[in-house]
Amino acid sequence: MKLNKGQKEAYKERHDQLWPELKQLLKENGVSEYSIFFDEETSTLFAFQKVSGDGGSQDLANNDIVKKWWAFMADIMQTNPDNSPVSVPLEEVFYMP
Ligand code: RM4
Repeated sequence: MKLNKGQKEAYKERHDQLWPELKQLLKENGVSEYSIFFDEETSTLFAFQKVSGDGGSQDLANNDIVKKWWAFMADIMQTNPDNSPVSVPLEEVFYMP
């Protein structure tokens, strides 16, 4: 994902106060160990999460809580017309259990 320039602190603050209902929804949908890292130089956000179900956090676009959260975050990050974050799924090329 991509953050707008100068918005790291705002992004961090909002996530430090992640809505309990969103946290519950993510966990109910099998998402855990969810981390998001930030690359200052490119303003890129790299998200990692474990998923036990069919999909992850970005597959919950039809949920009202997610739609509300994405609209809430849209002012500080690059988004698609539906407010979903512009994101690129990455291929795992190495894993050591
Ligand atoms: C991110 C993005 C993701 C969401 C997390 C909690 O900024 O909105 O879609 O799962 O926050």
